[in-house]
Amino acid sequence: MKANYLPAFFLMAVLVVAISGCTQQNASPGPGTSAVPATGSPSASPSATTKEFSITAKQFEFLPSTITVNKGDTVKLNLTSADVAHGIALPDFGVSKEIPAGETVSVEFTADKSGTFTFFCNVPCGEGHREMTGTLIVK
Ligand SMILES: [Cu+2]
Repeated sequence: MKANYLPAFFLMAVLVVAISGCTQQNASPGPGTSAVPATGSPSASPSATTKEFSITAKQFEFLPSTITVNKGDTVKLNLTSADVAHGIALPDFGVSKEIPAGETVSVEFTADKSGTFTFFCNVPCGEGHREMTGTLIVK
């Protein structure tokens, strides 16, 4: 009798530990719902996207010469020189980059203010250099 009693008690003790262990495991993922953080991110920047433009720089114009984006957009410009070395300067957004002859360079900035801004070639490229400008419209 005594020999059977002890193992039975031990078995019950093991069962209780196992059951309470399971209960704890099931209880902890319950309160920590993963649905709450997901709703937070979209409201931060509702319409902000990356707008990418391919622009050809040649004597003495940018094509296209007018680009339109929305305020808050990340703007990426891929500029290709079709002839000699040019440049792109957009002082209002801290952009200044040389475009070597025949090459493509990229500049990226955030359109964090609305208005109409002028960008221009900042590498002397010939007689019409000063007229080589373009317009950025941020709505
Ligand atoms: Cu120029």
